[in-house]
Amino acid sequence: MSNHSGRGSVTGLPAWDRCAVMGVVNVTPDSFSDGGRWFDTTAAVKHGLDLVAQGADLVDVGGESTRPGATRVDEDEELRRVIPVVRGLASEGVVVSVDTMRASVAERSLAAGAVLVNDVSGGLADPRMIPAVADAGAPFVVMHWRGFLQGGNVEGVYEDVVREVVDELHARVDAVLAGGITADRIVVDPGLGFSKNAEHDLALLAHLDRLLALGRPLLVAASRKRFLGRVLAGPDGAPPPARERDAATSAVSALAAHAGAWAVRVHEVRASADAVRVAHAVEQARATGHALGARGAEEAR
Ligand code: PMM
Repeated sequence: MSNHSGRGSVTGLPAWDRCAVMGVVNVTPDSFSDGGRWFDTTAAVKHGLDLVAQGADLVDVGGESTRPGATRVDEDEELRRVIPVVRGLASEGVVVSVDTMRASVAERSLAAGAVLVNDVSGGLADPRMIPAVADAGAPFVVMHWRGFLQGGNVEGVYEDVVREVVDELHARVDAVLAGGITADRIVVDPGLGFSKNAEHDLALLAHLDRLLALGRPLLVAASRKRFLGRVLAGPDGAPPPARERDAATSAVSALAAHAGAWAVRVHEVRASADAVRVAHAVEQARATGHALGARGAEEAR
């Protein structure tokens, strides 16, 4: 039985009646799956608008790659990459999220029209992040990334990955609440692939219900990740390249939407936009079926 009660809505964002689709615009020369393609303001804004035309409900703009082995970009460079793209998209009416671990980038992005801060460190990277987001009254994505403080690329060792991720996200949410971000503005994300191997990622996807039991809107970001490469690998064990994982990504979008996720974060939007709409139609058919069933029972009496 899927649990739809956790989808919820997030204060400060539109209330979607189904799982939302967050399209990704990475303004980076080196992102893990689409690096370099949108590394120019005009191209990046155009790409964001294309994603909206393809069905994205919001667009996540990032200027720093988090792929394994990536070095941190300096602050000025991150601002230079991100702010004009945020401004360009927001001025076109796009709901913009900023993917950053820096308070300064979050603040300047919010001032430029972004409405959501997505921090893969869950507020750990920059001690000013949580107070800055709290002051701005903006919603905040708290992602799980255990290895962040040890340099990010450590391999996660878990006895029970689902329990540990749930417990650690719970603790991060408490810290975020203590820092002044209100409960109705917090989104949680298991951080697929972040110090997690394919088994870990699949176990988390198998138990989205337990992540939803945290009682927060849930963001699932599986797009093009390594675990999909592993699932799709041919007999020789070679994974397909990242850009050939979009159909698999949309399968995850359908599963996540069906489970009750608030949003999915994807690079290729069209197929996931379809997937979440199909999941929604099935949900509605189930609700109608229940109503019909109840009426049928009534009539039979
Ligand atoms: N993954 C990436 C970047 N940002 N944000 C959230 N909330 N969750 C994620 O899993 C996540 C993220 C890495 O993927 P990309 O650089 O290819 O977009």
